[in-house]
Amino acid sequence: MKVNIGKKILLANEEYALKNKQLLAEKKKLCLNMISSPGSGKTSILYRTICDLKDKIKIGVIEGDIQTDIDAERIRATKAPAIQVNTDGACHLSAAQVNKALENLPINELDLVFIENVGNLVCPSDFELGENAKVVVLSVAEGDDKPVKYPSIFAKSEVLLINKIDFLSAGAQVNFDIERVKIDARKLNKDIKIFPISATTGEGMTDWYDWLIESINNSQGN
Ligand SMILES: Nc1nc2c(ncn2[C@@H]2O[C@H](COP(=O)(O)OP(=O)(O)OP(=O)(O)O)[C@@H](O)[C@H]2O)c(=O)[nH]1
Ligand SMILES: [Mg+2]
Ligand SMILES: [Zn+2]
Repeated sequence: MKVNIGKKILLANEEYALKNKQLLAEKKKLCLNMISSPGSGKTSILYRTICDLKDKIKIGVIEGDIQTDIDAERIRATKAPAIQVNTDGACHLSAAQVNKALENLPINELDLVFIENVGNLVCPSDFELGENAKVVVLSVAEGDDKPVKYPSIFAKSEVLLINKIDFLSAGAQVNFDIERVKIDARKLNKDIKIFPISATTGEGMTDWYDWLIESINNSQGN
């Protein structure tokens, strides 16, 4: 008899994803699952977003990493609550891990929960965590062919953040054509919102913040 273990794992994950979704809906909290390859700038974007919006919204973070709590410590430096989940080698977060982390966040005090997934553009797109939306980050030094090469995550994300655009303004030779990325991402997902940003200089972040605040208002039914 052939047992499809991959399918079983995904089905078990779906159960927890549904629990998380119900909890978040009941509490009217927005939850975003942030996905990118290692080093695209997920933690840097979160750090800057938390600091810039601290007078407007309360943000909590679930940090997924294979090991270490480096990223959670970086977030805690902003005074925002952060729960580190170590996956012990696994290349994505599971909905069960997020379920446990949600229990340890002061969820009633928050407007928004970010999940920083393990740095990986591939399988995190298959594991629903119960989030309201996925946000994919692509930085300009990774190549403008990534939507074509890793289509699943671009097809499933509501937002694409093109990070490190300060490299382009500074004239770095990275051969990154933002227009090509926009066209290829929209071929996979015609409604995807695309914000070119720099977590370092803050360029472009206002449009991202406007989208976040509008999405929080929608999830709170305002
Ligand atoms: N120039 C520039 N550097 C950036 C920007 N955003 C992040 N970085 C740098 O890129 C490196 C990686 O950033 P992180 O925020 O740790 O990236 P990450 O996606 O969280 O990495 P992992 O959690 O390891 O997957 C750091 O050295 C950051 O300072 C940016 O907008 N511009
Ligand atoms: Mg990180
Ligand atoms: Zn994985």
